[in-house]
Amino acid sequence: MAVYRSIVILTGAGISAESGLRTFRAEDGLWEDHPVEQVATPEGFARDPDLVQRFYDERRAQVLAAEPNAAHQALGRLDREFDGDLLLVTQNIDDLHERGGAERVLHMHGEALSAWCRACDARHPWQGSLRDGPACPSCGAVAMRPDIVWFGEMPYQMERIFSALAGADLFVSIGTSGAVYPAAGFVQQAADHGARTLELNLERSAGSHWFDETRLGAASELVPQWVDEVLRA
Ligand code: BJW
Repeated sequence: MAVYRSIVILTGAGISAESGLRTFRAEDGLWEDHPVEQVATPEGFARDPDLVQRFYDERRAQVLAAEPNAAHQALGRLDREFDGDLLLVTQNIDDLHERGGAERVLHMHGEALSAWCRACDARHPWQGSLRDGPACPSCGAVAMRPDIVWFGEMPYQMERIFSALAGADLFVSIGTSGAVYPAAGFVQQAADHGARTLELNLERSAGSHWFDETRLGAASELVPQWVDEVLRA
């Protein structure tokens, strides 16, 4: 087992599936009940804000009720015990990585437990409903939306992510379908800079052919095994 100095991890909905949070593109996934263009685009929000606020109010409540699983906890352990550079980039809007003990976490698609005021640009921790039009605690305007990156919007902290990918010697993708850019392109960017690339997923993804190695199985089994390997090396 090689010794790594700089690891970038990308996680997707699959890592939270065993915590009871639905993925997007499975047959019983979120997009089955809620067409993506209705609930995950700025145009959908402009057309029917009540529908979108209700969708994210429900998601927020589900996040609060969920618990981190063995995969989140293993990554928390890695964050504590790995003394090289580490960046855990998640596409997930839940806070299960943080509750699993990880600190070096970047939420590139936003956070369910945060609200964003479109009037003054302030962001606020948020656990309740946004559907009834609460006033912004900073400016008082009634202009709060979920702090979520929808299709057509720029994901958060891309410069920091690209810089970490350029310096990584290992890139690991966990539980993501590789269907959404720019995250789907990270494997190629990391490989172009010389990183080894590893995918951990329940089944092969759209991007599996880009990885040096793919391991198939449930995140709650594969992730703790892989973390043991890294920390033993
Ligand atoms: C398990 C498991 C278990 C299950 N264990 N595994 C044409 C070409 C290229 C790009 C584009 C294009 N046309 C448009 C675009 C851009 C667009 C895009 O990618 N569209 C595609 C549909 C083609 N992207 C954007 O608009 C993004 N912005 C952008 O590109 O800005 C411009 C830019 C330019 C230059 C640089 C940077 C940016 C924004 C994307 C925003 C995505 N937002 C969403 C919703 C908001 C968050 C939320 O509500 O939660 O984010 S969409 C949705 O998909 C969500 C997810 O984060 C994201 C990825 O899904 P994920 O996590 O992969 O879930 P699934 O369900 O797809 O897969 C689950 C996986 O888990 C599966 O593989 C299972 O096998 C696995 N699994 N159980 C292990 N137990």
